[in-house]
Amino acid sequence: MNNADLIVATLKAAGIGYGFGIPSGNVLPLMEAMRKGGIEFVLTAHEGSAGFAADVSGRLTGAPGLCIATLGPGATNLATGVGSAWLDRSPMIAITCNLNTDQLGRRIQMWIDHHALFKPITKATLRLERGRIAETVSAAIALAMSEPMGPVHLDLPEDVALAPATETVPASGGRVVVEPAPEADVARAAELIAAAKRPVAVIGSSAMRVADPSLLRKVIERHGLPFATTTMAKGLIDEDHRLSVGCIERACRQIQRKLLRSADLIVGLGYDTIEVEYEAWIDNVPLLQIDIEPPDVAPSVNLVHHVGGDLDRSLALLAALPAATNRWAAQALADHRRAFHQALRPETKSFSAHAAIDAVRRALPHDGVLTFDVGAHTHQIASQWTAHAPKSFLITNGWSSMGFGLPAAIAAKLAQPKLPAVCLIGDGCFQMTCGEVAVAKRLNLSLPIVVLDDKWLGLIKVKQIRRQFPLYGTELQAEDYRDPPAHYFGVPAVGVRSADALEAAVGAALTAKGPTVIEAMVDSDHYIETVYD
Ligand SMILES: Cc1ncc(C[n+]2csc(CCOP(=O)(O)OP(=O)(O)O)c2C)c(N)n1
Ligand SMILES: [Mg+2]
Repeated sequence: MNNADLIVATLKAAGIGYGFGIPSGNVLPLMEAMRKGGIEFVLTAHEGSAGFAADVSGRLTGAPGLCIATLGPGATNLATGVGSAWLDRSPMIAITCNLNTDQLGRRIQMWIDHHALFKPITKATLRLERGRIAETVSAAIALAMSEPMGPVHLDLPEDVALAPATETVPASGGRVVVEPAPEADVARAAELIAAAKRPVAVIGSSAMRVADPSLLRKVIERHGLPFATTTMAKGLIDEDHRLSVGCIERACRQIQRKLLRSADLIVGLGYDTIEVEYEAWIDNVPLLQIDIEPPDVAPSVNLVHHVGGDLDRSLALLAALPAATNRWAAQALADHRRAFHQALRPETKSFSAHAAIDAVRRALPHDGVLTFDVGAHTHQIASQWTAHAPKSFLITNGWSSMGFGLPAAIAAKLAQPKLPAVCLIGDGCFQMTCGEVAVAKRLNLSLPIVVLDDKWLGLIKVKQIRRQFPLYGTELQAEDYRDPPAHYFGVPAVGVRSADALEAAVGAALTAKGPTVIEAMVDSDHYIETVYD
């Protein structure tokens, strides 16, 4: 057994089943250890995608996601995906395979200081050294899996990988648990909820990592709390719930702000300000925050109380308290939902982006997984989509990087092969990551890849219009739309120009043997009305 074998055995013992990346000569010893040791190496088209796929694996599998790159440009490419796990708090192990130890720091092809590169976007960046492999890899796994979860970088010189192992495979475990919040703090929170006449809960992305998401619903139902969510937290409670008021700070956000500002208490449940800072929308409504750590708020925010500690435990205590009552009427909430959804779908003569999104929702089974990307479509999807289950709505909203959607879908299909999944992305995002289509084909994933082709970097176009800049540098395609070629990299491609055709194409693609690219030729002019209203 060499050190690469020891690393792989340690990662495998932690539950890691595959790793995403792109090799070079320096990576080969680790890849050979993966082949022998039973961790599948998944070749991606770009290391950034390897990072995004590992981020999503970390969210879905209960073990850290694994991504691998060579030195220098491999490492810098990988960094784009590692940053996602950093701001969005997904457990990840990112390994760079380096030159031999005696070459590090010299002026040699591709070499840069990986530790300086990864320091601002990881929980730790560690050297793998002879005789300290087991303890370093174990510490990295424990750190990645401890709250707040996140990425840990490991640098592996080639001579270290090939050297005989002098240690045994360590037992897994050792993660640091979050202490429960003081019971008096939870009791004070309960008093505030009981005293409020118009409380609204806002569930955020920390709540994605609770062990038992049903506790969120129990708290909401126990105290009759209307609830909104951030983009990433959608689906933690079925949005068909009578107390659901939808997503905040996305398309038609002014409608949501009006409701939130009519509250007399905002209850942040696992609300992480990385998605959107409180001061953007809360005005002077009192804030009660319940999370693993204190919120980062501007001085203007009226934070009346904060409960910091293990979130499952705080939620369990709140759910067991006597029921609170408030003055919200079921009809008012239903009316709000109806008005919000109506405003999101302005009438258009042509095939609109919102009609396309509804068509995909109709085609995807209730429990299906949606992965999407970053653009105006993100705003529209976040407000418009109805998410029914935890971890069924996958996006980056802390890092907010284009290029997330397609690798996220690949990771979701690998983690949960039986669950239907759709990837729904903008044309700009598709152009950034279309090589991953070939990866989905190699893995034989039944995956509809729906491209919302509006010929623009739509979000930036909307911002140019709003800020009265001329439209410049944001048009992706000036020519009239032409149907796609028969295939990209051997993956069938179809063009659709209506909601019905899109729904049918997604339905067929969900049962196809491999991926299908579906280009939906949409008119996104309504974004100027719905996005950034
Ligand atoms: C890596 C990266 N580069 C740039 C941006 C800024 N940005 C956000 S959305 C967007 C346009 C996305 O275009 P498209 O995929 O066509 O989606 P649309 O806005 O048209 O829905 C850009 C350039 C970003 N978020 N991430
Ligand atoms: Mg676009």
